[in-house]
Amino acid sequence: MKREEWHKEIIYQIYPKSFLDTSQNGYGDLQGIIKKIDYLKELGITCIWISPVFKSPMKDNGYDISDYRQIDPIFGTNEDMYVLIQKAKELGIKIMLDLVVNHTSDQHHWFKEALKGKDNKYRDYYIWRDKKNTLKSVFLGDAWEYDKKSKQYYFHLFAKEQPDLNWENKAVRDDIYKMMNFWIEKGVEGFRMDVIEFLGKQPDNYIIADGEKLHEYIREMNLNTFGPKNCITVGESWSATDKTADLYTNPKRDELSMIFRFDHITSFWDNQLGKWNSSDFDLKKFKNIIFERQKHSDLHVWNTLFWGSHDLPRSASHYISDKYTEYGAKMLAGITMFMSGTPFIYQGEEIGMTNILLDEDEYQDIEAKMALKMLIKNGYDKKSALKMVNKMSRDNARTPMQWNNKQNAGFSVVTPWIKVNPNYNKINVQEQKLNKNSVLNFYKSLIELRKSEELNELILYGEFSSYLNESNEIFMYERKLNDKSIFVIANFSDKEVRISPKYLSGDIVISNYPNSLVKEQLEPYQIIITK
Ligand code: TEU
Repeated sequence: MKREEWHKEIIYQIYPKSFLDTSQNGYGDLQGIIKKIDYLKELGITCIWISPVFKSPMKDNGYDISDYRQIDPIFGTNEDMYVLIQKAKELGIKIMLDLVVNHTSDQHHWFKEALKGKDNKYRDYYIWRDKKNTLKSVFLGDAWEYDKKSKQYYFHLFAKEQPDLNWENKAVRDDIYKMMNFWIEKGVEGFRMDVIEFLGKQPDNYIIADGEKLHEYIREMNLNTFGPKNCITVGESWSATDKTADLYTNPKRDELSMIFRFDHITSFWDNQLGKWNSSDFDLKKFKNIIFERQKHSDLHVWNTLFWGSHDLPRSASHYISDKYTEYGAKMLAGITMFMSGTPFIYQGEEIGMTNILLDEDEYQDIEAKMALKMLIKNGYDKKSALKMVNKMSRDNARTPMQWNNKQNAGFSVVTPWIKVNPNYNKINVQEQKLNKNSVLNFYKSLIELRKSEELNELILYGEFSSYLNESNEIFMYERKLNDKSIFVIANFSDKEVRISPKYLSGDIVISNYPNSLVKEQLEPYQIIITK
């Protein structure tokens, strides 16, 4: 693997609506990010991915954009964004924007024009057919919406208020590239690319992901926008495999820096009900996927390392038994921080924020609301349906950031747009800053170690070997480079587990338990790093 400066980045994802509200409207905003940038610097991250902050009717929390060049007033102004970019730059932090170009909002100027009729200049910016086929939307229901006026259907993979752009139209592509260059000129240094796998879709042939022209479009985008500017790019691809990961990221192809892969998550989903009916976690299966990716990273694929996002339940709840949230959150962090690839920390993960129990009328997410209806239609009673949604809903990750134990967790002085997790009295930044054994301070130490001169090269490029692959409790690997090596030994279970002392003979670098070495036994969720 050719060594690149950007391999050193550690990226923090902000979900701006829930980060910090300074304008007192109940939504987080850009000034809130500016206010907390020193906190992020102290944590040690080097780049911030900001979920969409552009003008939007917020049907899908900003993933439905009505103007790509304007900041939505709930988040502030364009000026605020320029200040944020500047402030971040002064601290050596890059800003990565969320690029949502598979679809726009139905309130985008292009779509409003397109609705005017078949000969409108923008009609062909979207996908229209006289007849619909049986393709379904990710948010349930048909992927086609009828337009009475023109007697045609338009295509939407997500909500009907998120019409899909027609990437086959060169004018669409050119307009998108102009918009990207607008932000690059403002100082943006990276893009996270929403559902990038869908750009080459051929709906008539039922091909959605990985369509024939996908990689041609990405390369064209690269050459016309971020490529010459050395931006960092990460595409979201739920369908990616080893083979397609290589297509996206092989440097010779001039496409993307890296992609998010999800097979370690989707392989637990049900064929029919998807994530709502996931099977029980199986560590062996999970390790196998993660370890394979690590072993292949010496080809061309630079990995992404993440536990959570705004689309996933909180990792400290999803993977960890409730009794051990804190130890578990630290273990999860420790597991990824010594792997090869780019770590992504989702806001609140660094303090071990957890899932929330919401009632039916407290859900905000369009996906959760639709899932509740769908599950009831599929024969589940309300209580069971709610339980399934509680476990997996995206709102779990979207509750306000817990800054302190004051009103609304210090997120806002007015009622927030979404319920605050009642556990903010216990789990919050202020408390964890003061407690040297907190999850937050553990994250800081891990990041310091990762960046240290002694370990950085070893962690980024060292050879990867896994151990005890058959164990359903132990997660263990080694990294080796020249004469240096490091061992990561974790008990990924809520039981004490016996382990041969031969694995614990090295010097301890860090551990999440005090007096960490009990020679032949690991405590629940104990992680020990030795060298
Ligand atoms: O997510 C893509 C996507 O397919 C998700 O809807 C995913 O299936 C689901 O969240 C699994 O839990 C991206 C964004 O990350 C998401 O927030 C948007 O809603 C979606 O695209 C549409 O833009």
